[in-house]
Amino acid sequence: MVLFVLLAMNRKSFIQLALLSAFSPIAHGRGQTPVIISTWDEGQKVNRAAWPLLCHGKGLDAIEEGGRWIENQINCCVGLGGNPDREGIVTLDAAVMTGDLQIGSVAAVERIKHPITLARQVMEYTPHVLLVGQGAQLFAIEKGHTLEPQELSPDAAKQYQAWLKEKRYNPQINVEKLQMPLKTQGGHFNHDTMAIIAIDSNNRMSGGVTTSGMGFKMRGRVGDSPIIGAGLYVDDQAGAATSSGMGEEVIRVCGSHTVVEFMRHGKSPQQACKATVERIVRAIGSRAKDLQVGFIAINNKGRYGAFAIQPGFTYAVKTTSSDQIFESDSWFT
Ligand code: SD4
Repeated sequence: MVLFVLLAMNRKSFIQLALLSAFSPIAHGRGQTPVIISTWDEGQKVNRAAWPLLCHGKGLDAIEEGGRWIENQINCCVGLGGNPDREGIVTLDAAVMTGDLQIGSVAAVERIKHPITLARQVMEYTPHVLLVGQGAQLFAIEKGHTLEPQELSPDAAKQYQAWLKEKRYNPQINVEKLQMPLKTQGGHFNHDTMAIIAIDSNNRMSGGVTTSGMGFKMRGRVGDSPIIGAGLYVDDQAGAATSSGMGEEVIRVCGSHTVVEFMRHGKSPQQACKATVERIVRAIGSRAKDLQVGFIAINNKGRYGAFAIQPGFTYAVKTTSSDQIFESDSWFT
């Protein structure tokens, strides 16, 4: 049958098909392992930090390593260097999940440098799956984390002062903020979340998210990132997905779980991300034009894809043969 189709194609259309599969975003996820995919331009450095462990079949260690790398960047908006809530306090959320449905997460944690490690410790050392606020901080201290000083990074302090001046005591992620250029300019990348999914060299999937959440949020607000099924979902039987953007809208449709279920029922990662974005857009109507949500996904064959509401959502992919940043397709153009 394949031979018949090939014979029926003329030479020109065969070359066109070959070029298309080499360069189209869907063909990027051609199904090799290991593969790691992370949100935003900075995801490329995260992928590189995670890569050696991924190649040694240590998927969860690799995810944690990538998360810790970005949490260590004090001038970055993920981790303690991120934007504070509207009271001026940085609160962090993180989650991890493995393809055999092991889960752990923390939310609204203060003064802890590596929430991704703490999320893993919730998974491995407690009978629970989510610890929040002061309880999460107490558990962190019990596990040997240091209580960091409660101070804003120079960049976050500047942004907070500017926000206070505007006196918009109104937490919002606006499109402008999340419409990132394809390439980082001047070393700045002003998103709040690093979301990572991978398949290791043993073909096992895992994922992690670490974030300071929406900047200038209400005190106590928690977004999608630490909510398993919303900001992260991983199942070896189907695939893995994670998100960045307006967490409230991701939670509304159990976003990452929805992406994984679409893959389980036959959609490609790209189609699954798009169908989930469509579900959000249909639910919130005209509000969609003012906000950003982006999903990335990998299926258990190693194919990957992404889709966002607005243009400008970038993601980084590393495989044995490539190490690249892509801009995802989007609902609005
Ligand atoms: C949140 N999803 O807290 C996060 C924010 C984010 O890039 O992804 N910003 O809602």
